[in-house]
Amino acid sequence: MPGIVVIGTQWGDEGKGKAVDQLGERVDFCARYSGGNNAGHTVVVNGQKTVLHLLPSGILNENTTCVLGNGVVIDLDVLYTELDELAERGTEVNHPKVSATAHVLTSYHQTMDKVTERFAGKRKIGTTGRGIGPAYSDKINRMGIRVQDLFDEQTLRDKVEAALVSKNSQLVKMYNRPEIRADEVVEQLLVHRERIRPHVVDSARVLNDALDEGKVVLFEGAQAHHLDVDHGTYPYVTSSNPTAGGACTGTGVGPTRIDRIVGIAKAYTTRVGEGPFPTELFDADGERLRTEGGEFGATTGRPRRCGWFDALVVEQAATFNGCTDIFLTKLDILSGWDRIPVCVAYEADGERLEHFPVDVNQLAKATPVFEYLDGWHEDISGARHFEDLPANCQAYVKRLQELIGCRISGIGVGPGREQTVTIN
Ligand code: 2SA
Ligand code: GDP
Ligand code: MG
Repeated sequence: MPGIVVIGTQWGDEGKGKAVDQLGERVDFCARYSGGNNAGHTVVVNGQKTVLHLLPSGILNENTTCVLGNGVVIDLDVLYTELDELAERGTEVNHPKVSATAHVLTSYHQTMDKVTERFAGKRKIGTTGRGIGPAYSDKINRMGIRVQDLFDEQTLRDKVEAALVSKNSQLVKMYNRPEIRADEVVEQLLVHRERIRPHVVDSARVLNDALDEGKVVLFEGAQAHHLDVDHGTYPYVTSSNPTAGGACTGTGVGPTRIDRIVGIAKAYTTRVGEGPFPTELFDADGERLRTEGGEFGATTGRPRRCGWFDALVVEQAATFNGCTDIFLTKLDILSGWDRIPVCVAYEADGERLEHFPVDVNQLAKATPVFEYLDGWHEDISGARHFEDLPANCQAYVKRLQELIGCRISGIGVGPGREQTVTIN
């Protein structure tokens, strides 16, 4: 199984970090392919919690070489803060290999993200404020700064100046903000130039060579299918392709080299930021899921919106990404309910919808049709085999598998690396 992609099947925070770390023991390379430090991937090893924003979650496995692929937008300050913080607490990790063609996220991207959100009123997206959208806009507009530009100071200066023309005009005229000075931005970027230099590579070549040698390469998705700029609940999405196809464009590895696509699905649903969410709970049940599940943003600390498992959400993700299997997470959080609702269809305008709708207006009107499954009260955090789970819990997993239409190959029963039920 040399090429494995891990993606989120809902709206993020399904537990991708844990799944990647757990698979990581058998992984030679771990590559991020989309997004930037908007991600918050949590890994818990021997009770010690690490939240990774930019570094791939394989970083804590000493035998895994990590890569930041061309599809990632890199905030250099964050990269070095993360690396230095790990070193300070005594966790020795290797510097990841960095794609020469990855884009660099600058302070002006953060500024633009924050001001546009502030002035957007009710049209705001609820971004993480990390500058992700503006960095990808510059990339698509062909005015982005790439990692390799750090080593050609004149080109870097020219590009920063060009990128600032329209931004400064907007900042001053529309947002009543001071101009950003190009020389300050260049100075900030050059701080890290010598440190990153030995790690900058043609990462597409590195990963293809690794696959040729039979190495196992894991492509770590950030965010999720329903936050994808093409397939997600647009415009309430992130500005990249976290879907499985993004693993190819975001690293330069062809689709024929991918053998397995693991969709991570939480046993209930959460979302952070604005946008539609049909099974969202606004009552004490939602509050209970948030409290018991610790549902707060791993990057921003924002409370996550919580709701019941929505089979239409995960079925679409499993189908559109060609998932080979599903890893179901946080099942332990559902212990203690007498009955658990699961959304099996929507109703909109008197019509029953069997699939997640493509029409945003229909989605906005959709109300969930629930099926009620019997709950369980036992603590399942010690389970390691499917047979260890209570009968109602097994039935919940089997029903979800049927509704998703994809095999569930593993179950998370706690945040720790070892708190996993593997199903053969
Ligand atoms: P952005 O910042 O431009 O990518 O925001 C656009 C939308 O994408 C959502 N988004 C996320 N959703 C869930 N988790 C994310 N990572 C953090 C976490 C989020 C946090 O692990 O908890 O800490 O708040 C993430 N990153 C982006 C975002 O909420 C917008 O809806
Ligand atoms: P990611 O963005 O998909 O990596 O997910 P986050 O790290 O943002 O959020 C998932 C949270 O759930 C983290 O705090 C994890 O430590 C935790 N977690 C992951 N899997 C499980 C699980 O199976 N059970 C429990 N209780 N917690 C889990
Ligand atoms: Mg997260």
